[in-house]
Parts: sequence; structure tokens; C-alpha cells
Amino acid sequence: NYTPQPSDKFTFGLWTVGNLGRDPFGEATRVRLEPTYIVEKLAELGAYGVSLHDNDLVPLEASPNERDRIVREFKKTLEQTGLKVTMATTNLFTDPVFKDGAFTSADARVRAFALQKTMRAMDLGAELGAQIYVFWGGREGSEVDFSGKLLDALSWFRDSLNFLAEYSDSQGYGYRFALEPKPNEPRGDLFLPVVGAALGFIATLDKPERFGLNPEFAHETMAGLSFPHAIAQAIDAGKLFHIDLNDQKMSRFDQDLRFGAENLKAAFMLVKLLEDSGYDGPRHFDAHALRTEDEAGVWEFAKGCMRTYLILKEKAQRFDQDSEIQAALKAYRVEDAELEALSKGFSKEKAEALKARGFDLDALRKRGPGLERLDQLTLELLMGVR
Ligand code: GLT
Ligand code: MN
Ligand code: MN
Ligand code: MN
Repeated sequence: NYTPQPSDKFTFGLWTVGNLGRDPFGEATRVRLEPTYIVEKLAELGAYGVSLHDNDLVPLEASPNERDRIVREFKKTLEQTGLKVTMATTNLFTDPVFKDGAFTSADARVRAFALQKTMRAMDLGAELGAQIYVFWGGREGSEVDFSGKLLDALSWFRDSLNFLAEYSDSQGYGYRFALEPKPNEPRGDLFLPVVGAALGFIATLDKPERFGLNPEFAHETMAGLSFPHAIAQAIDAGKLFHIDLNDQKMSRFDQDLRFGAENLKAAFMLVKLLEDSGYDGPRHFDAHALRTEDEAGVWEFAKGCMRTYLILKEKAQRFDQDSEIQAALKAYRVEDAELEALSKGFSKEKAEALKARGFDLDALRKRGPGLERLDQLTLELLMGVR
């Protein structure tokens, strides 16, 4: 059956099931849920853990005493339920202080405050046991590029990340940092808009090995890109540190739909990639219930995310066991040991041999790889008739 177990490593942000249903045109449709209550409910549903922003747990204005009391009670609930805090991050986007950026603000005071806030949030995350630290640059972007900060913004961003990686080391936190790209919203154009851009940027940091990615399904989809392709590139680079699962229609506002709600084929491909590649990090849902829903709808949403993942995981196993699908896969690839040996690992002799080699181009032109059949077989498997 498809009942989630902690060993499935499903995690949710406190802000996801805690989402109030606000949008740019309308007020909240749901009331705030206490973080301790969220943890209890998620534990009941079979989740493994939660992630949080500093202010999902501790209000910005809390006194040191209040902070300690809140953290103490939260830790008690974690112990009672067995839920883990797997990822922590900083809210660098809600407060109007950050309206023109945090690490990339043109105001040095804001940049310094963003560092202070992040170090404190890293202290909080470490206290709760988080090992992954996410950077979503929600306000790191611009509308007016004539302000002249395009190049500076990237250096400021780099300086901040370098500073924070050193802070983590100096405190012995051992965080792995995960950058989360997004193309736009809430800013007109965000910096590091897609997975490929973030990968390129990581290579320019002082300690690139500490940094990887937290790609989000909805964000690459908003940019019109394929999420499975982005994930494949992140895996290939050894940079898939964390993942935000949800769903999204292309060319729309950031919808954060229930996992699998919209692009079932891409969701299937994604689950297959995660399972086949041996990714062993959290299966983290960064999505929220539709604004129409009440609290019961929120828990239906959470159950649905996990259940869909488990169903797709089972479909991936069936895909591997389906003899017709496996035969179609085998027929798709043409192997040629001699040519493969010639094409890999340069030597002058190999190059000469390859240059002199004859190819039956007509046969190559005429070959049909059988992808229509493979796709239909896979669809039928997904539709439940295989
Ligand atoms: C915010 C955003 C997400 C990020 C979160 C981490 S917060 O909800 O829309 O995509 O992952 O800061
Ligand atoms: Mn999103
Ligand atoms: Mn989001
Ligand atoms: Mn996200």
C-alpha cells in the first residue's frame, strides 16, 4: 500500500502546510497553525521531517527569552514525535527591509543585516539538527537594470555566500548549502534564474564543494524548462543537495501545486531519476493547498503529495520489470564495442582510425528508434492498464 513511512524521507516546510492562502489579490483564507501542531500532524501522516525559515518558528520581533521558550517547546515536540529538522533557511524576503534585495541590496546596511540575520538563522538551524541550509534569493533581483548593479549584485552575492560558508566552518556546523534558483516572482528578474545559472555561479565561490542546489519543480517550469533535465544535470555535477517537489503550469505565476497535480509524466520521470540515481536526501515538498481549501483540505494536500510520490515510485519499479518496455529500451540503444572504444579516450591512432572509417549513412538515416511505442507503453503503465 501507499502509506508513507519515515524511511521514505518525506519532508515539508512549516510554511507549506502552514500556508494561509493569501495571494496578491486576496487576504488569508485559513488561520495560522502552530509549528508544534504542524509537527504532530505531519508525524501522524508518516512524514520524516520538516524544514523551516527562522521566522516560521521564531517571530522577527521575539525577545531572546521568547525565542528560547519557543525553541525549547519545538524541540520537545520533535523529540516526542521523532520528526527531524532536515533543512533550515532564512526569510530574506517578507520584511520590507528586503524590498530591493538582501545580499544584493544596493544599500550596504541591508546587506550587513542580511548577513546578521542569516548567521542567527544558521545558529537556530544547527541547534535543531539541520544539515542542509537553503538560499532562495526571493528578493535578489531587479526591475530597473539602469540602476547599474547587475555586475555588483553578483559580487555582493558571492561575498555573502563566501562569508557564510566560513561562518559555518568556524562554528563547526558542517552545513551543506543549497542554492534555489527561480526565474522571476516576486522580482521582475531574479538573479541566478535557473539551475544551469546557479551551477555556473557555484564554480566561482571560494569553497564550491560546500555548495549545491535546491531545484524546485515549479521554478524551472515557470522558465519553460524541463525539470527532469535540470535534475539530471544537477545529479551529473554531484550538486543535487536537496529538492523542492511541487507542480506548476508553464508560463504562469508561481503556483506551488500538489506534487503530480499537473505534469504527471514529468513527475514520473523525476521520481524515476531520484530513485535510480540513489539520491538519498529528503523528498521535500515545497507546495501548498489551494486557496479554496480549509484545514482538512491542507492535510488531504499533504497526504496527496506523499501518496502520489509512492505510487509513481511503484510505477518506476514496474517500468523496470515490464518486459515489453525493457525490450523497447534495449532496441533503442545501438551498441558497437569497436566504435565505442575508438570514440573514447583520445589517442592519435584512434583519431586517425576514426577519420578513415566508413559509415553506412543510409542505414543511420532510415533507422526508426521506436520512441512512439516506448512512450505509449509508458503512458499505458501510468494510466494503470499495464
Ligand atoms: C518560499 C519560496 C520557496 C522557497 C522557500 C525557501 S520560501 O515559499 O516560494 O520556493 O523554497 O526560502
Ligand atoms: Mn514555487
Ligand atoms: Mn516557492
Ligand atoms: Mn522552493
